[in-house]
Amino acid sequence: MEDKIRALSDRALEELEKADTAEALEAWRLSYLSRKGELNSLMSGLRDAAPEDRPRLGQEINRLKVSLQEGFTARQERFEEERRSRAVSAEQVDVTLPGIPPSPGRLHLTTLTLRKICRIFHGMGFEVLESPEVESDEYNFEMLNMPPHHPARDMWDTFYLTESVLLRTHTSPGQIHAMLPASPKPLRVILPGRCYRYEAVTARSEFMFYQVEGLAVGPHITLSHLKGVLETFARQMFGEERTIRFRGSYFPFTEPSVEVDMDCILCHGRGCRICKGTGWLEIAGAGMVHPKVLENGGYDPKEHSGLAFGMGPERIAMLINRVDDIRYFYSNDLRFLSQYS
Ligand code: FA5
Repeated sequence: MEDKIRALSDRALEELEKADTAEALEAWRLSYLSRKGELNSLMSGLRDAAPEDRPRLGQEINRLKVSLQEGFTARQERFEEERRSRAVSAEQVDVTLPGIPPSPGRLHLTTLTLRKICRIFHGMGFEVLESPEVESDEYNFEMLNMPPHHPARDMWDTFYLTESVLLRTHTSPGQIHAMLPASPKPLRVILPGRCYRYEAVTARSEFMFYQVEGLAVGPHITLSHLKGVLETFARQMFGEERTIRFRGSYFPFTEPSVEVDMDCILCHGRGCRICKGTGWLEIAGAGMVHPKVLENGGYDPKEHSGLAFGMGPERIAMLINRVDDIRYFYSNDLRFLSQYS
């Protein structure tokens, strides 16, 4: 019996040392330590030993059991450690594994549209300027021919910060900012930027949106120049076959004032869902700079005249990309934003 115990101990420890996969370790455990394993058979064999030897042999078998269990636990730990270090060293040397691509982001649809608009006007000799988003009542309204209590102020629902400071409702105050330092020299500028209006958000209107203001002042600027500039813009932005029309309108800072319509890009003027059956799409407000505004900008209206326009880049991007709700622009949903680059 003692020989059997020793032989089992030697064989079990030797095999344990050789077990170098998770499956081999489990097979070893089943064959020696499980209920039907060899240690238990050895224990059952005690019945055949002489009664006086049984306690001693039983103790020996128990010692063997403890040593095999400890050996198994130690081998299992070593195996785990080897496996981890094999994985780490594989990681260190496997330069062929794909990297984690950085996410560099992309330009917003509004930025892409603004850049295209600026490029087109730049091609016509317009300089790009910026003017403040936080404006004074004086620049946003008064200098644009809207004194306090002028009813035309109601056309722009306004976020007032104090009684005389507000978030600009349009980019038109930029006309004054551009004219004052330049007067009385001829001037050709566009002014892109953000505007704010205290109005209900709908599929067509945001409370925060962009505009691009255009202004040209010189000795002989006429309504034909305005039409030529805007038609050239429409053709470069929407396609060579485009045509535009002027519709009489009212802005306190232009005289005459017009709404600028372009023939529908989808139905080419026949009438469809996009143009609501009219055949025309509104793309800007415009007009000849009001003499009062020229004066406020430091120009003599007898010697200078000017053209001005203001357009919404989101509405332009909506037309080109068939986006039917302006709220997609600033709700930060990547499913929408990542479609444009
Ligand atoms: C103006 O703001 C005038 N300052 C435009 C102008 C400039 C006229 C120079 C004459 C000379 P209007 O409120 O129509 O006009 O706005 C101009 C454009 O801004 C609109 O055609 C539209 O494209 C865009 N816009 C106006 N309100 C919103 C809004 N809530 N959300 C998105 N776009 C808007």
